[in-house]
Amino acid sequence: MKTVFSPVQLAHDPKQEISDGMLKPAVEIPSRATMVRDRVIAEGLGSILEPEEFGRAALERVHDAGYLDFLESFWGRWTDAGRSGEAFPFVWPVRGLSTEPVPEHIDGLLGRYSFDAGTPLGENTFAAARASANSALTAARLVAGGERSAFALSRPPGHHAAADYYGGYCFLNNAAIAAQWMRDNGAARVAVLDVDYHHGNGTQSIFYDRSDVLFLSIHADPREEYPYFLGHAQETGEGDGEGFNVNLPLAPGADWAIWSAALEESLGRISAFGADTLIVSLGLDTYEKDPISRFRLVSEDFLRMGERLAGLRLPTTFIMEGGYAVEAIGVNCVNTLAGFEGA
Ligand code: SP5
Ligand code: ZN
Repeated sequence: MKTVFSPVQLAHDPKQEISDGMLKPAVEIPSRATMVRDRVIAEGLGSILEPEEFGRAALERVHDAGYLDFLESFWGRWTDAGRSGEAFPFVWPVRGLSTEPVPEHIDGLLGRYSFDAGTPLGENTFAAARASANSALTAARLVAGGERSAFALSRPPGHHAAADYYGGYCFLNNAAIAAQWMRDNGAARVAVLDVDYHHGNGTQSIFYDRSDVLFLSIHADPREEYPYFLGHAQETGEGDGEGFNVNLPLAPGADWAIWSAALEESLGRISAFGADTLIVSLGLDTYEKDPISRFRLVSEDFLRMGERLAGLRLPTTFIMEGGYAVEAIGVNCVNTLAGFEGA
């Protein structure tokens, strides 16, 4: 299986994040990606390619133009305001407040285009996020071109980013951008299976009213875990999309026995949908030692996850999402991919 990765993705190098009422060391850090890259090489998974440049058009199929303008112009506005270092929003247009007109001040823009205060935004964030999306698009193109599977070592991750807001360490929704590209390039039905510990609220919201992209997510129950405000079982889609959104929330503490039952249900739903191609939002934060998560998968479980995914016999694009146990992320990620290839 080929891996797609660009060193530009390492340029987003946040130092701190707001968590537990404090500024704490950031957890979505470049070493996540280099650990996975090094394990891909050590295990001989396959070659590592640099992504192709897809340009803004592929991003605009999913994201709002004003949002992309904001990300692009952020650093200039931030420094013009006399600021330096990493930005955090602190005010949002919640119930009863207005998103129109779009604010002119950078603090207003940060709130308009985000949904949490836990996501550092810095000088190189947009460049890294664009490279991460290009990695996802390049992997999708490999699979559309006939490869059985491909792996986008996407980082920063994407599944919490919606059409017009960032959060959850995510800026561009890599999986959604790849899924839309698949639709625009021959796939009639695309399934996106999100196995990250956290609900993929951004991906859900992007495809919520559509029947051509089936979104499924296995995640910690949002009544108890981030992102709290989306990911409930009763969210099944709307309009044309009714029945094409599947949330399988699990109580914190879930182990492989519990987690894999939700996986089997997801596999059945994907088969029944008749997907032409599968995109896996591959979060590794279901691991027992993840520092911010509370599921209990062990490293061997990721091998089994890959094997079960291979059973769908679908062209499959893996796109990395979360996973913060840096010392184990390479093993767990490559176990999933090797399990898939070996099945
Ligand atoms: C892509 C992805 O996995 N994003 C996750 C974003 C989670 N952000 C909120 C983290 C809150 C962590 N609180 C941990 C408490 C333990 N001290
Ligand atoms: Zn996550």
